[in-house]
Amino acid sequence: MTRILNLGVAQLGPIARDESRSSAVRRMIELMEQAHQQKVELIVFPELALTTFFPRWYLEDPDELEAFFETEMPNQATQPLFDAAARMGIGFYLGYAELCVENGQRHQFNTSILVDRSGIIIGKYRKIHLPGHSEHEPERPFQHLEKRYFETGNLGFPAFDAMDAKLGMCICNDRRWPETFRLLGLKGVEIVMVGYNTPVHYPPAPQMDHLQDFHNHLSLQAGAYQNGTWVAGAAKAGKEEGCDLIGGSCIVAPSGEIMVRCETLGDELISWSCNLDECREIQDNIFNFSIHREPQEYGALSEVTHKR
Ligand code: CDV
Repeated sequence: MTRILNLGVAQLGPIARDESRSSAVRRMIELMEQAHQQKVELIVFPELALTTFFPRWYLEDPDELEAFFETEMPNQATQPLFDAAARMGIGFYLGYAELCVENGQRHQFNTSILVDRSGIIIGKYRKIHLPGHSEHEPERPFQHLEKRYFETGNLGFPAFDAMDAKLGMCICNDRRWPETFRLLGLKGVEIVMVGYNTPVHYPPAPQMDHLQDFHNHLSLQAGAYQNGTWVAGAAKAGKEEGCDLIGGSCIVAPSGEIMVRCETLGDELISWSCNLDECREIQDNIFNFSIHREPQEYGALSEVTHKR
């Protein structure tokens, strides 16, 4: 029997600095209710979906910074989202800033979780490719301090068996790196979920600004096709605290074609009935890894240093 999974992407418009988590969660539940009407089984929310994208600011006060992090999940503010998901039988991907203590050490990660249709967390990913810089660069119109506020993720690129599918997660900048998709592809993923916050303006190379939407779709479509997987990208979009973020949330088929995409820069839901068996049309043929890959020639990919 054909395996169909009804997939939803819930793009969020801007979240103001003073908007509460409860308000962001209410907005997400509204989108989840729309998704329920469309019989969605799994919904993807953006990166750092509970707050404004705080790495745009150099925050010197540790308490002010810590206020953007979650120390437990679910927590009081997010429990209603978990309850709604369980009530409607919808699984979800959610990005948030994670503050945790592991082996007596304090850590800060840019994290996503996978929650099943009964509201239970069944998977976690911590962002590996952290863009930006670690020191204050006041000449920029806004900061991108992910390298200051987060550590490199320490969970690798796991794949999860759930909802009769093989599911993978990554976060924003990860999507630009073919290694992300290939490592998930090697595990046979059928859906890769990715939330993102992508400013239109990229201060180190502003001549590329007009290509931001193109590069977003180029990365998602290439990742899908080259690994024969569905890809669901969920943006936080629009003008957030004076910073323009791209939208363009979409669902991409294993063929690399965009099947559906958001048209606005606000809260918007899209969905698609994904035939998971279509993955095999690519994975068994043009990208049949066991027949056509030549890994003995790829050793340099895992060398630590890169010299130009
Ligand atoms: N949140 C991100 O990872 N944003 C990056 C920007 C800074 C380039 C992205 O890859 O979209």
